[in-house]
Amino acid sequence: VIDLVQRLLSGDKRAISRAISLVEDDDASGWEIMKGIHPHSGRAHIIGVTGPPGVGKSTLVDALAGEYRKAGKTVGIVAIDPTSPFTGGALLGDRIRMQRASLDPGVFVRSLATRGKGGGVSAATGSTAKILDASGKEVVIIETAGAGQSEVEIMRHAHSVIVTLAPGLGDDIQAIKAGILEIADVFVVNKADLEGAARTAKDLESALELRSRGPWQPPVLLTVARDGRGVGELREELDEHLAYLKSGPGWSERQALAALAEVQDIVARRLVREVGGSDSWEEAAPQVKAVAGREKDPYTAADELIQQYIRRIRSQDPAGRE
Ligand SMILES: Nc1nc2c(ncn2[C@@H]2O[C@H](COP(=O)(O)OP(=O)(O)OP(=O)(O)O)[C@@H](O)[C@H]2O)c(=O)[nH]1
Ligand SMILES: [Mg+2]
Repeated sequence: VIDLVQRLLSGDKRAISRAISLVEDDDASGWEIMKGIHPHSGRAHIIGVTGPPGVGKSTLVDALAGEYRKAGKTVGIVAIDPTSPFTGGALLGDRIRMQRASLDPGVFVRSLATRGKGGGVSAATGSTAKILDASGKEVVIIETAGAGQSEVEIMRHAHSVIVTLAPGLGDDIQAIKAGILEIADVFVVNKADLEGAARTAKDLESALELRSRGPWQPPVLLTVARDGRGVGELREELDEHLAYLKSGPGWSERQALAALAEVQDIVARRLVREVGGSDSWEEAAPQVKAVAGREKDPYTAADELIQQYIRRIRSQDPAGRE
């Protein structure tokens, strides 16, 4: 593992891939890797890209990576594949859409599966972004689709969040307003070659005017990701946002939030695993079975499992902690 960490830190692509897989498995060797890289992380500009399905996020990420490459920066990309059977084709699509990026040795692209991972997606994404950061990538871009709670959580790992929209979304704009407006640092209305893009941008701007003005006003940009129009300006805005964060308390605030998210994720995952036991019904604790049988309520069952866990820890640590 130490050797793997060394190779990863020097930017070795195979070591990076291997490390990400080990960390995705969420076991002891993955944890050792994360411990080893921590002191070397915290340097990259981490950018989150989110928005409704199909608005052109992957195409935009590819074009944006190209802009950073032009500026001489190395780039890491983390794309979260949707699990929905309806959008299952996106995986192959992303390979094609991010083709330019994935052929460039200065770019590392990794897709993460969301299937079956539940709350672990946010943690796995954060860890992958951190590995790319430690490997020396100067910019790390995270792409995720949707506007739900899990996207908001994933975006906690980013310094700058781009919310991407496209014309003709209809009611989706309302959902976006309700959910993800707060976390956007930059808005992009992509597919500006299609009718209605200016209208969408205007709607967005008037929605933004109703908000209290903070020191950073999220700009609304128009792009045509497919041919790269407006993407250079997007990169400039992102540089400006980074400069804004670094010139005030923003940067350390984001680092603090990231540390909180990271530690809370680890605590939650470990406790669920240690206290709640397995996800499989066959291996479930008797308390869990009693809940299903209506012999016990879930709060009492959870309390009992926590008590049991504490007793187990105490017996392993005879010196006691009090
Ligand atoms: N007209 C037009 N089409 C675009 C533009 N950018 C992307 N597209 C097309 O929109 C479709 C979806 O693009 P993606 O980049 O896969 O969109 P996405 O938001 O990543 O999609 P999901 O990851 O599935 O949510 C593709 O057919 C793209 O070619 C654009 O600027 N204009
Ligand atoms: Mg995509």
